[in-house]
Amino acid sequence: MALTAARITKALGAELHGFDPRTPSDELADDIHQHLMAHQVVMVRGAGLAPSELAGLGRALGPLGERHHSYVTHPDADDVVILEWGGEAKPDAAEWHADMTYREHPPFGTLLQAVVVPPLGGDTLFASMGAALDALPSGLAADLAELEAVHDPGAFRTPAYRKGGNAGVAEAMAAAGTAVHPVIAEHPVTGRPYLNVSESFTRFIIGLSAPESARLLTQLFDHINRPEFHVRFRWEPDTLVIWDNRGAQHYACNDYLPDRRVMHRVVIAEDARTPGVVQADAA
Ligand SMILES: O=C(O)CCC(=O)C(=O)O
Repeated sequence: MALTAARITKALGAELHGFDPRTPSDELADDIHQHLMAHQVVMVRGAGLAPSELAGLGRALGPLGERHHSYVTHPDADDVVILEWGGEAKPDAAEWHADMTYREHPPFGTLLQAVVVPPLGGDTLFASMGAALDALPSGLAADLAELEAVHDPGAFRTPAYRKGGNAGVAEAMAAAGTAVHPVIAEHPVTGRPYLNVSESFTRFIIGLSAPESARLLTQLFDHINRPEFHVRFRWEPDTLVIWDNRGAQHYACNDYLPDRRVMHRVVIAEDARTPGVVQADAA
């Protein structure tokens, strides 16, 4: 059976059909990768992968990344982290972001599979930063092409402060790191330029005064929030989503508490199919 894709919005996103994600041959991984490059985020209903299978599918796309500093690792598979929210535990991803851009080399992509889905709410939205850039006035886009911005871990400061005060924040910030990236980046596979700032992690534009930087970033964050650039996924248990972290951002809706939502997540450090990428040791 051939893998087929149904596009969901003009900006990005496709639902994939007609394949078994449990058995990722090289050929199947190539196909999934092609669709990921074309649609930026792909969804598979009823995937139902065991934690080790989820990690296996991730590995077929590239060497896996280190575990996230804030989340719990799955007892059956070291490479899978569990995102669990509900009751008093408030989700931390209701902000537009690409993952871990405070690193010099942010991850290539992420696999996320739903385990427990609240009866209502808990959707995840994705935004195409290529579409967002295309819709900017050309003069502004030309100015942005000259700029670079500092990314840092943003609201991860709060748990660090509550746990360890000033020293806790300093330690967490040093461990997570900060990085400067171009405000407009180019996708390494498709060559498509995209807007590379996020409200979660982009703090300051190099060379501007603090108020100029804040005004420009606020303007860009408002722009990214326009629904024309988005797709919104409603989860069911066993739904799998894979996103390309280079040029797509996401926002996890925080509208379901006190109900519970549990997800399994695997991060792919590098795209094995990006030209010029040498496969790192995945261990
Ligand atoms: O839970 C979600 O839908 C997405 C969480 C998130 O932002 C992430 O995994 O980076």
